[in-house]
Formats: sequence, C-alpha cells, structure tokens
Amino acid sequence: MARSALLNIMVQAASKAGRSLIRDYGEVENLQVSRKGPADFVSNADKRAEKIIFSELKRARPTYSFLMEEGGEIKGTDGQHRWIIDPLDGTTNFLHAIPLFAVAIALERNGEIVASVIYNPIMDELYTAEKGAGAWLNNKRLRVASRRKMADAIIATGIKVTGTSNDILALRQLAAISPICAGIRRTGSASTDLAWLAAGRLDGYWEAKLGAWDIAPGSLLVKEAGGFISDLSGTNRAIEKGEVLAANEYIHASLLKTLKSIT
Ligand code: 2AM
Ligand code: CA
Repeated sequence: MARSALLNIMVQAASKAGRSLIRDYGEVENLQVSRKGPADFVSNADKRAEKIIFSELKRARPTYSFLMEEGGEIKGTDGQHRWIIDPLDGTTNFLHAIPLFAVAIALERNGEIVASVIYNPIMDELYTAEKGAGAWLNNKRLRVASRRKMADAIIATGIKVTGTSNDILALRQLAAISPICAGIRRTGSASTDLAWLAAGRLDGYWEAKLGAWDIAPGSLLVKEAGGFISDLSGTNRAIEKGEVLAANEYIHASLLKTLKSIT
C-alpha cells in the first residue's frame, strides 16, 4: 500500500500521540488504587496527546485549520483544509484502565473527508483510509462484513445516560434492536466502533449525540471499506448532526427501518 505524504504526516502524529498515551496509561493502571481516582490525570493525558498532534500537523501544514475535541476550532489561512482531531476517543475506558481507546484524525478538504487515521496504541492497530484508495488495518485491505441477515449481525451502539428524553429514545432503540440481532456491543469509543465496522468485526453501529471528531475519521474508513454511513434519518449529514448509522447496505437498510419505527 502506498501512502500519500499527507497520510504519512497523520500517521506520524497519531503514533507520537499514541506513545504519549501508552506512557500515561501505565500510570493510570497504578492510579486505580488511589481513592481520589485518576480523572484529572486522564484529562491531562488527553491534552498532552492533542498538543502533540497539533504541533506535528501545524509544523507540516502551517496554513490548515483545526477542529479539536479539547482545543476547539482554530482557523488557518487555508480556506480549503481542516484537520479534525480526537486525541483520546474512549476517555472513560482509559480512565478505568480498559485498553479500548484510540487516537483519531481526519483531514477535510472543501467540506469532504479525504484522509483518516484511527490508532489504538495498545493493540497497535493502525487504521488508515484515503478517498479512492481503500481502507486499511496496518497492511491489510479492509472490507465490511457481508452478512445480510439481522439475526446474524453483531450491532454496536453507545448510550449516554444523562436522564434526558433523547437517552430514553436511545434505550427504546436498543430494546427494539437487541432481540432481532445476534448481539449488542458497547465499546465506549465511537472511532473504534467505526474502524471495527470497516474491518468486518461489527455488522452495524448506531449512536447519537456525538461530536464531529467522533464520526469524521471513521466515516471515510467505512466508505472506503464498502459500507454505508448516514445519520439516523438515512441522509448523509452524520458529521454535522453528530449521529451515525453505519453498516453494509443490507444491515443498514434493516437498522434504518427499525430505528425509524421508534419514536
Ligand atoms: P470520548 O471518549 O472522546 O469522550 C461513547 O459512547 C462515545 O461517545 C465515545 O466516542 C465518546 O468520546 C463519545 N462521547 C462521550 N461523551 C460525549 C459528549 N458529551 N459529546 C460528544 N461525544 C461524546
Ligand atoms: Ca471522542
């Protein structure tokens, strides 16, 4: 597989941030025993990783804009290009020393995602995609799973329990989908869900109340692996609406039908 110069820059930034997260993750495992808990420590790990990514990308492409989970929006002089960055997707897992988290970076050109990296430094799984050049896990080309029946499908989701009416809706969606599929998974990292869907491990994934940085990097992986990605109404506004439904074309249609029937 040949990587473009831009993708190489993204891979380098994600690897460097990954090394920083691994160091901090080792500390979090030790901090688990302290009663105060490692929450502040994790928030610093998050910020450290973001700073590393920001400085790597800024050095390589000084004029590009940024949208970052921690640092927000930083406008560059280049009106065409924007980096979308989640330095630590799966923060709660990281906090609990569960090794399921990822560094996620996307490059947007004229409003369209054209390159993505999702990196789990613990598993050393590097997911990359470029528009028109496929989706990859390390050196292996990815393809979404071909299962057509919901009864055979493993479906991932995420539910934010904050007691609002939207969360009750999410629980009703879960109650409708759980009995008609082969199993539900809840990883706690949206980027990981989308990467695993592209890799054919998961057959479907839906979630609402996400940030652009949770969806943008994985969206290109799913598309380049031959999957369908939409918002929960079936239109292509997943990133701007912060909600996502992803699967192969058959499971996507089944999930959409069920989700639309829940109000
Ligand atoms: P995080 O780990 O970076 O916070 C879990 O359901 C997914 O939702 C994770 O990808 C998590 O990203 C994301 N998430 C959790 N709280 C969120 C919030 N308030 N806004 C956007 N995304 C959130
Ligand atoms: Ca996130």
